[in-house]
Amino acid sequence: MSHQTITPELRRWIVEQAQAGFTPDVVLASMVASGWREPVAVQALETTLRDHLRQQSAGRAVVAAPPLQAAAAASGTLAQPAGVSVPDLDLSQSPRQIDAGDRVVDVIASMGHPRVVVLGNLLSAEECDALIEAAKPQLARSLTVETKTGGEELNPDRTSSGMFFTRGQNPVVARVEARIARLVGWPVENGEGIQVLHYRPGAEYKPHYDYFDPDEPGTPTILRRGGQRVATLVMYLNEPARGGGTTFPDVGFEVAPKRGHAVFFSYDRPHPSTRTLHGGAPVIEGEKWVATKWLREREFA
Ligand code: PD2
Ligand code: ZN
Repeated sequence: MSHQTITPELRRWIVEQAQAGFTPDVVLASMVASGWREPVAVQALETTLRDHLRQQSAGRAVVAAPPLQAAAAASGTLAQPAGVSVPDLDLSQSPRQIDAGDRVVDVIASMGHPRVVVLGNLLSAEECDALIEAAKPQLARSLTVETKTGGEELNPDRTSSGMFFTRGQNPVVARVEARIARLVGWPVENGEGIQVLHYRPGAEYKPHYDYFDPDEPGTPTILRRGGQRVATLVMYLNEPARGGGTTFPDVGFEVAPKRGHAVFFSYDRPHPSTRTLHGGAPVIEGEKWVATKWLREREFA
């Protein structure tokens, strides 16, 4: 579909959806799923609902049904930051495996929106152990970036402990970074240093977005180093007996932590419409070790 027109039929359908009580983001998702380009769909929703409400208040219709009023009001919040290009894997031919240079990686599952790819065999058992052992001496209770100032803070939503390697800090780190860059087609230089997290039983990472919130005052400072985050790769370094999955609450999806496996997801704009809300479920039995690689838009220096 190169040119998409907002027809009277489409406008009627949008009004019906709103009257049936579907929220604008649900209607938007349904339009995008059936092939509408997102900017066109957003415009169709905003103009249709606004015009319809205007007609009603001009007395040409009876009283606006509450769901429609709510939908028209909410449709104004659909405007989003523009999307950028993001790292991705070439799954166009539905490959079972992908050559990541020094290792062949298994494709276990993938999803389009949110873009999520579950990978097997990304790391060898020896690489997992080497990352854990190198991280252990530097572990401290995890900090998250403090978006109000751009500094770091202790976060009660994150009860793991963690540390950051610098890029290329040791040969295993450098090898894994080169593999990731090749796998997702994104320069090594755009990656933050790998972070290792350790969760004990009961520890979790509550659902969050990995991009930096554009509305937070500290974000411009953070973005000076390489721009926004555009993708995340969580690599599982061991296997808790129960719990500790990586969850995507918007789509009811959970990735089980399997040693050497990883979950990749990308977000082309810092907005919930990417559906990349995700969390680390509480560890129920055993412990959990992960290594996270965040990829930025530009060189992270
Ligand atoms: O450990 C995880 O499963 C997890 C979940 C959500 C890690 C992260 N986010 C992260 O490192 O950003
Ligand atoms: Zn995260």
